[in-house]
Amino acid sequence: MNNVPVTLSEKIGRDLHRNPSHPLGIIKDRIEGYFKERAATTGVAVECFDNLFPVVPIVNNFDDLLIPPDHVSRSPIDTYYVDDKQVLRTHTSAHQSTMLGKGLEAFLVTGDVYRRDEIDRTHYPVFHQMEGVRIFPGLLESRGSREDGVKEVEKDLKEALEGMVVTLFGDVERRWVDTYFPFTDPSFELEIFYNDEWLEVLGCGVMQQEIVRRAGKGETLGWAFGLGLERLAMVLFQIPDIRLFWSTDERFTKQFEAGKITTFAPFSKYPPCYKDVSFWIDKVAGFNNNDFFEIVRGVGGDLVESVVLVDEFVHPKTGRASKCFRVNYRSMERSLTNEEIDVLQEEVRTQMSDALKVELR
Ligand code: FA5
Ligand code: MG
Repeated sequence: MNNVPVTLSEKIGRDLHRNPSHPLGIIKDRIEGYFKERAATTGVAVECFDNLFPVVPIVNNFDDLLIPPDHVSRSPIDTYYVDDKQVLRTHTSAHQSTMLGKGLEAFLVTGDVYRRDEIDRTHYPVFHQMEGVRIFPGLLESRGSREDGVKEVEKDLKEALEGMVVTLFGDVERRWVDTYFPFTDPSFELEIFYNDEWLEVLGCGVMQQEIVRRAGKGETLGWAFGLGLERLAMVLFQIPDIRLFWSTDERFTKQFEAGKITTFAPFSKYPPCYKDVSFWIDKVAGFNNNDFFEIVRGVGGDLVESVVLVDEFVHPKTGRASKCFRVNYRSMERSLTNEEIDVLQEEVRTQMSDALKVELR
């Protein structure tokens, strides 16, 4: 049971976030710097990790975080399974319990995370998160009631994260949105108003006591957050397409310098080339979009800019469903020829009819 395509396993070890002059590394360094400075005022040192292996036990990614056995996020439609015991982590929260268990009280974990997902300029099957956790030994005792302790933890969490946002973006407009995570209560998302829209930058909350207890820390209160580095970087550096982070083209890599947030100057945009594929869905086998997206990624790699559903209907007599997807190909580095894309699209069609039980039209 392994659903990790080769194109993805090749990404393991690229460690973009560990390169100090890559946009993701630059932002990671800024945030670590911010939390280290803040730690100097709170007196609790924060330990930073950016080298934890992305293949983790299923238990760490889900069970330790109280994610129920039947939760959708566990499905192989959404998650990459390495074998029957391990997954490619779907979030850096996978490390919360083990790090707490090691006795750490405040830490940051940055790493690559993996999710099967749609294809467009803000979604890529591997992206980067930074996790932050802090526990407060003795706080509960000094406050007397859990309710008061939780309020205090929530306040510290929000102060810490708003301070981080101000460090990165300046004094932007921001708002807290109530949300739900199985592993925190209460839970929040932080959004910032940037370029005329509200952008979700992170999820966070007060840690579920059961998680802390199982990690051997009893009734100690704590907070946790997880943020997406690409999302912050796309805004801060004005990088228009998430695929660019993986580019080895010097016109990309040479634009960035350790410690500096600069505006990305796009190099010329090459023309797109699109191909439509229409097919009938097998009534018994059904059809899952993510399986199709993965075939397209597997064949076209980073030449695929987006995949869009352009038509969908059910035949009135036979009751069969049909879908039509448009695959947009565009290189960020050169012009594509129609002939080379025809070869790729033919391969997509072959793999689809072999693997997805569809009838191509
Ligand atoms: C989580 O992954 C939680 N583990 C976060 C968390 C940690 C909550 C600790 C509470 C305590 P979510 O799936 O919403 O939550 O992702 C967190 C952040 O990652 C998002 O706010 C967003 O910035 C980023 N993110 C999520 N999905 C994508 C994606 N497909 N592409 C780019 N960034 C993404
Ligand atoms: Mg979210």
